[in-house]
Amino acid sequence: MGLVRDNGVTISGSNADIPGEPQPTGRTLDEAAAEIGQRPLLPAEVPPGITVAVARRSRQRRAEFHGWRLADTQDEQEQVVQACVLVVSQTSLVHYTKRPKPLRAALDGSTAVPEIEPLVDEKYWKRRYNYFARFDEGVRMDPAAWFEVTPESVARHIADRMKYNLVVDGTCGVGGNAIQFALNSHRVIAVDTMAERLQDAAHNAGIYGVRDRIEFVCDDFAHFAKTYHGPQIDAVFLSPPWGGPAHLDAHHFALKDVECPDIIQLFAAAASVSKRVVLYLPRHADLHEMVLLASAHGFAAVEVEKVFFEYPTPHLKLCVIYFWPEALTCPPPAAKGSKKKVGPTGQPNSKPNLLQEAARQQLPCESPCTTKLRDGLLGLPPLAGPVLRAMYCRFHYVGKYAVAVALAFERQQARVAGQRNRGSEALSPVKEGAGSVAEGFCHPALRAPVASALCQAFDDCSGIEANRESAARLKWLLAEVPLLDLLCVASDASTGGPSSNAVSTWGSRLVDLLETRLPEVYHRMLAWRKTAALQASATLTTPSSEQSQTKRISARR
Ligand code: MGP
Repeated sequence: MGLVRDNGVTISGSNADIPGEPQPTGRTLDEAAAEIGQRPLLPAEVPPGITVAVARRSRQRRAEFHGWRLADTQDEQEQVVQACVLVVSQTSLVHYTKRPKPLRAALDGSTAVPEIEPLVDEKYWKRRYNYFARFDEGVRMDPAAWFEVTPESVARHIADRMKYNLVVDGTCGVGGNAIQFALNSHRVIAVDTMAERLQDAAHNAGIYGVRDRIEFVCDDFAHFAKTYHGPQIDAVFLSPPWGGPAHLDAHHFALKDVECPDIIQLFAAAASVSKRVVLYLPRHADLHEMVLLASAHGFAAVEVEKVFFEYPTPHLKLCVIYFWPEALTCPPPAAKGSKKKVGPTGQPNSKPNLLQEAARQQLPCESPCTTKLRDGLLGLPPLAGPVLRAMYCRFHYVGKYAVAVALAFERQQARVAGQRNRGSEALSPVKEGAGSVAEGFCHPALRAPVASALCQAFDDCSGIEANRESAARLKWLLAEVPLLDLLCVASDASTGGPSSNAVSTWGSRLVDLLETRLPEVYHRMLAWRKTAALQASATLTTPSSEQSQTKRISARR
């Protein structure tokens, strides 16, 4: 048994080194990789670019990982090799959240600062504006949220990448991610097992002005997914518990370290309702486990985004793993990664203008349009501002008339824009590349790096020439065969194919497997090799015949 926290989260892992405690399942499973001599693959070890990660497990360990039941006839010790392309990207975030002044408190005399949890560590309290830039406006957090909530800059960055019609946040908590999704996407469903947390999330969403864009559902996400009968879900985001701050005590994080909820089951549920699943994980997550998840749910490639914080010193903070088709159909990310400045979201975090605020409270109706217009009127440059304000105050009906006319105009514009938008597809984060690449196939720009990464991961022959030939063959195959199929053949070839003997190489076993499994592709490959060889010999003979002709001419002279 693991430890049960106050918030109902059961954790195992490093915390379970308590004398007398039986070994928790998480750690036992975690040792599965070590059993066959494979070290966990940590994000810090993987540079930006393309890597093929290969997970090796015994059949039994893999079944335990996924919670599958093994057929009695299967050999439990037999090894399974699974591979996945990791598209590793790197983003450095720079917060520039300034402490907002308590606007409302200044106006109505109430204190907008929420009650401070006495048990909140100083470290977390100092970061409160990083968690929610508008913290002072009454953001509500529960004890677990202080260490679990996604910092606003990270949540905003993820939401920038996940602009869709419908996003489901399967582990809503106090709403850090759901709010940012709602600021970017059309609709959000936020699911959590704890009703109080959802109430806090709804309250916080109100502060950010997106309460009406989020549908809050109190349910276990796995159950929600099983019973869901709504419109198509474009993406599911999961930020499961990691086992509290102590998760960093262990050398690496295994998904089974958290016993409840079962992250692997949550993932399976998410993959059953959407073709995009995004996992928020610690910086020392074992990427081999991502390979197991990806292979079991039909993802040939996943994007591993390493998120760095620039301050106080640049350091890897966490990882976001995007299981989505775009990982395959987009060109590879820039090797150096990107640096992004992320400021506060919701309303601008500018200096409070008490006059604006006072006028805001006098206005009859609250709508984004009126707010915008009012701010426009009241925020005009020196001369125009006072004149308009005087008009508004003295001749109230003139102001009202101006507001009404402007509102009608804005509404008409919004209607036209809405009609224009409705015709378009779901908002997608992918602008280039996708669509032009057939489903399941590699983007042309990815083929060369994936081919060489496959060679690095599997090819056991040492000769540079053989390796080059192998890479060229794989590059051609990537244009002909869906990546997932090729990865299957490549993995099986690594455990031994039909011609498996002491001298056979991975490359030759791959070709043998192709012949039996994909004969059509195999014969096309032979034809391609023949043509390529003929072309090569033609280019070799052409210069020599030219040379002999020049020689003949010079001899005649
Ligand atoms: P952190 O606790 O701030 O790490 O976690 P640390 O060591 O304080 O970071 P450093 O910058 O001081 O080195 C980093 C982030 O991970 C937090 O802001 C949370 O968003 C997230 N996080 C941490 N924990 C313990 C959890 C968790 O249990 N579940 C989820 N979903 N996120 C967590």
